[in-house]
Amino acid sequence: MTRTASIARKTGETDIKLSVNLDGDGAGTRSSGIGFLDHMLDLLAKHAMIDLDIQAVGDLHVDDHHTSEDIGIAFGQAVHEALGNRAGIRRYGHFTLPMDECLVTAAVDLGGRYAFEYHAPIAAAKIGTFDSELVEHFWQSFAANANSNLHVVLHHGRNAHHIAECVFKATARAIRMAAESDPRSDAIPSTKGVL
Ligand SMILES: [Mn+2]
Repeated sequence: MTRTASIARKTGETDIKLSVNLDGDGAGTRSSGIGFLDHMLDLLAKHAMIDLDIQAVGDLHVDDHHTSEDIGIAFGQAVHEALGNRAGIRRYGHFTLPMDECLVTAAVDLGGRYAFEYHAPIAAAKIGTFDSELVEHFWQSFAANANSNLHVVLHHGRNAHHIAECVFKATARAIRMAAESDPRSDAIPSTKGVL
């Protein structure tokens, strides 16, 4: 049984083709037109062990907002679809990840109910040409569209690039744990019997 999904999402602002394989190894190419975001998406694929292909064309003449948000939406939709009825997954995942001077904890529940708590402020408004606030916006868009509950906490850290990287890696590792199959159970991981 393969856990894959392909999303094609076209709006007046962006045109995105995205595919995932939850049981991959980080293969694929990420082409968003935004160098910094591609770097983050490469980390995401690698540390989540998700094959991830993204071809995005967006209104970058406006700014990076719509493209970043819509890739988050499409990635969330793809993960949601690839998880199917969510039987046999661990459901919960968490990771505390150090990255140089930064320490971030990410905790995720892929149980089908949306919540988002994000406490990882970046003091600098920009990371190169990338708006720092889009890191949070990407993950909120993911969480909402994956029907997941995601908490991200920055314990400490200063460098804006490091904080963003630490958030992406920690969240990727948490998603990996939550999406992986539980060797002890094929059941849907809820006392309700449905997710
Ligand atoms: Mn927005």
